[in-house]
Amino acid sequence: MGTSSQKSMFQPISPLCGLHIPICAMGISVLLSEDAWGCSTQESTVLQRDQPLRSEPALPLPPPWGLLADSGLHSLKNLFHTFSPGVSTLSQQCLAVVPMACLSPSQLKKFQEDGFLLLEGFLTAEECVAMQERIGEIVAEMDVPLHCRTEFSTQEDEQLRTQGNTDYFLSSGDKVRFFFEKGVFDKKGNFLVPPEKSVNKIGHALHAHEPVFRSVTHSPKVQALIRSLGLQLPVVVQSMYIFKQPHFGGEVFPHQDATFLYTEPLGRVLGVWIAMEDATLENGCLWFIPGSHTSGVSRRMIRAPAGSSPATSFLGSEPAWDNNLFVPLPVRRGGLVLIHGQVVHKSEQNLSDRSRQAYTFHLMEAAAGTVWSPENWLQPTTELPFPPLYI
Ligand SMILES: O=C(O)CCC(=O)C(=O)O
Repeated sequence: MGTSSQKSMFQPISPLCGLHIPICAMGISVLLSEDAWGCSTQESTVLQRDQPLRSEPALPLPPPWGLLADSGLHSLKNLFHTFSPGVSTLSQQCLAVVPMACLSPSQLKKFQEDGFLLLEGFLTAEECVAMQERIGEIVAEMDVPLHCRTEFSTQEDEQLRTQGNTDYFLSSGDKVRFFFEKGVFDKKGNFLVPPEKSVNKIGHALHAHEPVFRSVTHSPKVQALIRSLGLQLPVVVQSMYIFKQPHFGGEVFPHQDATFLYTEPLGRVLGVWIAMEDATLENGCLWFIPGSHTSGVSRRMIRAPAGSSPATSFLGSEPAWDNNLFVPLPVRRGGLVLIHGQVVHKSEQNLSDRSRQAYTFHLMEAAAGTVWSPENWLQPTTELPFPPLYI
């Protein structure tokens, strides 16, 4: 990798991001680099069918070495001065206001090693209740046209048939839309269960359209947390409210988020997942393969040009992961989980009588020449460019 100019470090993200760049043939090399938060990452280029040929290759972001070599608040302040001088004053203010939101050196190390990290008690019960109440109102007002009653599944063929191919899903990136559990409609699209028990998730722009969700997403404590990971210019690419309904809340099959949210280079996507209710073994908590974020991406969901059929396809395939490699991560209400974009994770069906609601959003580190793949299903729009987190 070569050097990049200061200008290219802060490229604005636009719907055309990357499209002007010449395209070259499939890459075959494997590079070792460090991603936005200093995790060693094997950048497998096997899946990079249309790998952009950048005249100014991006440097990986500096890892937060200061944080590892030192400890406590002092090193966090140094980190901000070193890598984000323009925001250091604000960062210090955040530290003063929400010191518990910042990662300790041992937490950062654990995240770098495992590819995920649990922070218990990140939100208060009151904050969770406010979000749940607003979701209750949104669902009560839900009015989904018959032809848009899309059932949601993450199994590959189901995804392509029932989700990826529908305009309702593909154009949901800048909207608040509803996706449903399997088997909740009759053949005509009428609800077979109470509508409020039928929703699998709401996506993908609660962070933009709903004030309660916008203020949590951009809250000083979330900003301080993300700054303490060393991210310079994170933008919010999507958000979801996941219901995991009692008795039949669907399984989420093993996947890497970078399959759906692909960047060049890799290692620039971070999931933030917050438990609105206790997530347990019984009601379908998250499971992870620790350390699985260091081996590239197994498959990519590719969006076809407008008007093509099928509208999406997969490049590569998800390995048959050994179930014994997964470890469960029960989380109490208000707990926050950081999810590296390449760590393999899943959740099982909820057969219990308690729901397991969660709010999750994904960030991309847009600094240092990151390119959001123009082949991702999700694209920023004129109405909703990816908003910077630090506003
Ligand atoms: O909440 C869940 O059950 C799964 C969430 C997930 O895997 C994701 O958002 O990538």
